[in-house]
This record gives sequence, C-alpha cells and structure tokens, in this order.
Amino acid sequence: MANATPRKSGPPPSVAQPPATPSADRQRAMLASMLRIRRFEERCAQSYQQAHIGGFCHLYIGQEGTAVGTIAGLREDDAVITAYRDHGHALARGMDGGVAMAEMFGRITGCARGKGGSMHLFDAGRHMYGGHAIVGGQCPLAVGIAFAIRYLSLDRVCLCYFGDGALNQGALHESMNLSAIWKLPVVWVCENNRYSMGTAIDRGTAMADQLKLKADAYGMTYARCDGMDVLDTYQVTAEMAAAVRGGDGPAFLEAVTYRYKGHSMSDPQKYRDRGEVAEMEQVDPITRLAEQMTQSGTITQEEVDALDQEARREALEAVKFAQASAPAPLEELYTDVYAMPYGPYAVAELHRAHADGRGSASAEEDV
Ligand SMILES: Cc1ncc(C[n+]2csc(CCOP(=O)(O)OP(=O)(O)O)c2C)c(N)n1
Ligand SMILES: [Mg+2]
Repeated sequence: MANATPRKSGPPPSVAQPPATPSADRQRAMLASMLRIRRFEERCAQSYQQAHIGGFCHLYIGQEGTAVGTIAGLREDDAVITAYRDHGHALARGMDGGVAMAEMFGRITGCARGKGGSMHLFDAGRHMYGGHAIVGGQCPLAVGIAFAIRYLSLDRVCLCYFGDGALNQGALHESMNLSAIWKLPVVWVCENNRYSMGTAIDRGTAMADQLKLKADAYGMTYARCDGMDVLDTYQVTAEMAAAVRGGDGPAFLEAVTYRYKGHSMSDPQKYRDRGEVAEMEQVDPITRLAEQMTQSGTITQEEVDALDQEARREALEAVKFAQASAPAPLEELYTDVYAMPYGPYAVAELHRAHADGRGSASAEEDV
C-alpha cells in the first residue's frame, strides 16, 4: 500500500518551475509550437488522403492551445500521458516531426518502429508515455506513473489528458479514486471539446455543465481554463501543477476547447453545423496569441510569418523523411510487444522455420 502522506520536501528541482507570467521568449515558443502542430496536422490530413497513413488518424487542429499551454506549464521532466488524439502532445513535448510522421507511415524510423501508428506516439526520453487508443485506458497507467514518482521520491507530477468522452469510463473513476486516497501527484486534464465522436457531451454525460462535481466526488481541486487561450491554459496549469507537486494531492483541470476537424479522418460530421465550427474558428488559439503579441509589441507580423514558414517547412520535411524511410519489416511485429518470449515469438519462429524449410512440426507443438 502506498504511503498516503504527501511528500512536502525532496531533492532540489532538476528543472526550473515555469514562471507565473510567461516571458516574451516563452510566448514566442508557444506560438511556434502551436504553428508547428497546425502545419504538421495539415500534412497528416493530406498524407492520409494520399493513403500514406493507414488505420485511424485523429487530428488535433483547433485544440493546439491546450497541449501547448499545459505542457509549457510543466517542467521538462514531468510525465505526460494521453489518449489517441496525441500528435499535439507529442510535438509540444518536443518530439521530432519526422519521427512522428514516420510512425504514422509505418516506417522503421518511427518512434514505435512503425508499429504503433497515429494513436501510439511515445517518447520515454521526453517523458511522453503515449498515445493510448482505449478510451480512459491511459488513466490507470497515469496512476502507476504517479505511484512510481512517489515511490522513487522524484520531484515530478504526471499530467494525464483524457477527452470528455472518457468522463463516464469506469477506469477513469477507479483511477481518480486511487490517486485521491493515495494523494498521488496527478493533474487530470479533461480536454472538453464538446464531443465524443458524434455524441455531444450533454447527451452522454450527467451534469455536463458542472464538471467540478466530478472533482468534488474525489475531494480534488478543480479549475477550468480556456483551452482556446494558450496563456490562460499555461497559467492555470502552472499553478495547479505547483500545488500538486507540493503535496496537495491530485487535481482536476477542465480545458474548454474545440476540434475543427471531424472525430477522425472518416467522419461526415452530421452532428454539428458549419456555423458552430466557424464560430469557434473566430477564437482560434494561434490567431489569438499572434494578435495579442503583435498588439503588445512582443512580436512583429513579419516574425509571425517567419515562424509559420518554418513550421510549414518542418512539416514538409517530416513527410519527406517518412517517405524516404524503410517500411517496418515483418519481424518487427514480434519485437517490443511482450516482455517474455511467449506466444507471438513462438509464431515468429514458426514463420521462420517455414521460410527456411526447417519444417514446422516441433515449432507447431511449441505454439
Ligand atoms: C473503451 C472504448 N470504448 C469506445 C471506443 C471507441 N471510441 C474511440 S474514440 C471515442 C470517443 C472519445 O471521445 P473523447 O474522449 O471526448 O475524445 P476526443 O475524440 O473528443 O478527443 C470512442 C467512443 C474506444 N476507443 N474505447
Ligand atoms: Mg471529446
């Protein structure tokens, strides 16, 4: 059983706490990061339509302010874990665009050697623990990460993103409950983009306009931020993460956001009208920050354009890198899947035995 006493002191922080008010450089980095995600996602859409990307692909366009603002409010060694709409989080965490794109193209140079695809971007070195396709499936893992943080006396928090659709998953509630009774350092971030596939939040969730009650149920602090405003998101997250790091126990952040594109690449979007999307495009997180910064003299329009050009160039380079990389070979199917050499490894041996004419009787028995 975990020690329920929150750790108030520990080793000195390895990475500086983000300042309450972001500096001009930090604001510029946030703008660059959002542009990087937007242009990357546009290339993903194009590559999907050209059939270079297979399987499911969920774009983050519109929600950039949430991943960028929350991650900017953390330290670099804090853990993040998310669901399948994960491109924005991976890029905001600093994943190389080429490596992310190669993963989607099923190439060996991808972050999961081409086996995970769009929904499983993972970068342990940057403390980005996926990319999880089962709705709410990342939540118990976040509790495990936070438990490890406590067990190893690390001065970190774990930020767990989930969609509004995960609000009614048992796994989420079990996880929140455990995190609360053990006072684990988890920041639970609900990315409320109003829809779970084609289901509006109030059609699938009780008390949808009062998510604070969900936090109250576990005695957690609740805060709400405007996910379409990266600076607001940054400030609320930095404050909440500092309290969680200080031993206050887990907290619940609702980031109110919106996705401009369909749920996935194959969504006719009959559940909402174009007017609603157009309305939200008026509060676009990228345009908003660029305007705030140009108006305050923090950046010039030419500099904004240059950042955008750089983001476009990087996204195109990512596609070229993915295209130039070799496809993941068949044997890759069997590596890094199970820790122990059971099932699939025996099947791999069977395939190899067939291929080199060694016969298969003994291998079949093994299987
Ligand atoms: C346990 C489980 N049930 C159903 C699905 C099918 N499914 C995939 S995405 C999704 C909607 C989730 O919506 P939300 O959590 O709001 O995330 P968003 O797509 O808005 O980012 C559903 C139901 C699934 N992946 N896992
Ligand atoms: Mg949603």
